[in-house]
Amino acid sequence: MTTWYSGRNIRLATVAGMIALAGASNAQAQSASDRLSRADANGDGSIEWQEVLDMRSTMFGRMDRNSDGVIDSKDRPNFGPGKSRFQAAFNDLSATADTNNDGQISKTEMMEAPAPMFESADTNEDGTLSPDELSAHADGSI
Ligand SMILES: [Ca+2]
Ligand SMILES: [Ca+2]
Ligand SMILES: [Ca+2]
Repeated sequence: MTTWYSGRNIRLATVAGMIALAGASNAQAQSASDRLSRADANGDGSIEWQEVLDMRSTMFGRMDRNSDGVIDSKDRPNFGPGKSRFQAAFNDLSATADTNNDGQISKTEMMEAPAPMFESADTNEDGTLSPDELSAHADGSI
């Protein structure tokens, strides 16, 4: 694998992360892109909608630390680096996914959260972000 190739992959993964979690800050988009690049299980460089849903499902399981079926402040670690990381992710999620504004994110709200950047990047509307569609985003043409 050449340096050029891996550099390009990192760039595409960053864009893909921003698409998955629109509204996230740069730091949070970076961790989202890490998750997304792992979600691209077959490594073909394209992101399918199902891969986004799988990522959300994994993320939900990780954030619902007390396994009561909702993500809320009770799942926040009391101390350590996980506390602020959880709060930042929870704030982002609340802004986009908490559609009934009850301060909790249910699994349904998580899975049905809007993904406007995914939709705008999927120019041929086939539910998959191809390498070309991701490149168009990475080049700032949208
Ligand atoms: Ca919980
Ligand atoms: Ca809610
Ligand atoms: Ca597409």
